[in-house]
Amino acid sequence: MASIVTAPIQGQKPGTSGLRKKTREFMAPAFLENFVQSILDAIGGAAGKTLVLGGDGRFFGEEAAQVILKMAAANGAARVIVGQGAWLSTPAASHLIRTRGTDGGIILSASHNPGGPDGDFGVKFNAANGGPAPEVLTDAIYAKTLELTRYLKLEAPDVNLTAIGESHLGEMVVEVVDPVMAYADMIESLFDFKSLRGLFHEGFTMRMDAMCAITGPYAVEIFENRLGAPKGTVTHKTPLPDFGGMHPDPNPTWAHELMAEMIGESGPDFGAASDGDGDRNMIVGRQCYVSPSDSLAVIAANAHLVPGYAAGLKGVARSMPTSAAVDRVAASLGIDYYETPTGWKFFGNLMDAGRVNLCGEESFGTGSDHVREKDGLWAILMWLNIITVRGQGVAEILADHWARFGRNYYSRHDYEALPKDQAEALLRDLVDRLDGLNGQSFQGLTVSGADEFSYSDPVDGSVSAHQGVRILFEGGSRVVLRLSGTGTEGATLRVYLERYVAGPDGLDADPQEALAPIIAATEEITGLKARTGRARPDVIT
Ligand code: VG1
Ligand code: CO
Repeated sequence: MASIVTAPIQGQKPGTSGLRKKTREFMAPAFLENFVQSILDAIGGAAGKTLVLGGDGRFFGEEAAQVILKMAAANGAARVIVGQGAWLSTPAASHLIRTRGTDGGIILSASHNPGGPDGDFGVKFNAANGGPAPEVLTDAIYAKTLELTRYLKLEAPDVNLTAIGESHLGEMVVEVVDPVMAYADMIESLFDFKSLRGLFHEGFTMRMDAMCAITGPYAVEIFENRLGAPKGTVTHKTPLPDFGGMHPDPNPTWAHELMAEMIGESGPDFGAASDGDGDRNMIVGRQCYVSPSDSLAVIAANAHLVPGYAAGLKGVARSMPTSAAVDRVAASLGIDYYETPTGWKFFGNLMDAGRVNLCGEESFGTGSDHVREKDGLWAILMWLNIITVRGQGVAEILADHWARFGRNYYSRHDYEALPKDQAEALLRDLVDRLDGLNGQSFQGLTVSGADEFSYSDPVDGSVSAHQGVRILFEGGSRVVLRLSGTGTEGATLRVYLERYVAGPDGLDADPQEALAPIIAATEEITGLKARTGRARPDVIT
């Protein structure tokens, strides 16, 4: 029987990718319940609906899944398809939502944020297309959190989520599925697994760091079981509630164990890592780091070599702060390219409309229309398949790419846990001065344009304003500044730096050195270091 409980008003606003909070906030009485009820109300109720449920294995995930199952039952849902042990990677959840024709799904993850009782937790709703809720829906969820007066939850014992099969919770069917197999089968249909098996058979070596997060079981099944890579190719392969103390963010700073191995001359041929929920990827060759923006461009230029994309790409999209490297590839292929705000939800409409089938973000996110999320393992397999067909290593492929298209030097500098007021004031003051910057010179660089990015969705016409400040310099360099929408402590200021160099000279500089003039000009324009008292960024990627 459904119990009706009065709940305090919450007013929680989902950010770039769902609602993220400290785990303890989510564990506070009725907090999770209120947010989940707001989701269910915002989608027009759960009555008769089928939903997918799962998460990245982090602390509190299974308890949260039990709460959500009881709430779905009390709200009249017909069926919930849940990954065994409440596990589902984000791309696997997206795949299940689509292939099972469901009404959407709830993903329990704070992605790349650390987990555990003192870490972060998150709840994200994905719509029936398998993609993150669009802004109209996240706005509706927020509105519901403001007016909520009750939530519905069945009083029942916990469901057994360890055994695959169906059971009932009240009237609702709970279907526990293997979290890996359907996803692995779909992936196998896109790539040339026969040639990839040959690659590993010939002794190609790879290290895949799953960072004690959800990708482990998927990577073991795909690389070790199906492709015959030696046991041990996948490291940190068991998802742990606190990610073994790791920060499951696949970048050179946090995946430092992998970087240390790849730096040596006798390291593996290929290295990769993924994040907490399995949607991000980092690609590394031996002594060769691939920036995510370059990775997207290389994948675009070579996608036709992969069976699933043999017909060529329809179009590509990148988030605004991502480098323009992929634009150059799209222009040479004669296909459309789009620039969207940060966050995967903005790619959904373009993919659903068939305008693009490759998307990417500078934040280690790459994916295609095989699902409606970014997909870490997919990106890693794209690289492996391209390496197999071209018979070249990562470094050669990158060097070839730059020689052909020129190089977009790129780096992101993150200033974390700034006082919120300070960070907001800094950006506000900058926005007020944007008009006056045009034509002025800073450190020898002349500003050729400055604005706040506003996106008008070409499919549904919806407008998303205030999506970051862009300052363009003559010669094709630029800096972008925006505040993170996924942090849980104070404000995180992201500074995205880019400089284009045409070949063949000047293609092998260190990115921080190549970007030094833009870094200096940014400091002169914003007074960032002086205003925040920070001598250097917390994370450089
Ligand atoms: C960050 C990234 C953004 C990404 C988002 C979700 O957002 O910059 O590109 O889409 O995380 O990624 P923000 O607002 O903190 O910059 V994940 O792996 O949560 O799904
Ligand atoms: Co993620």
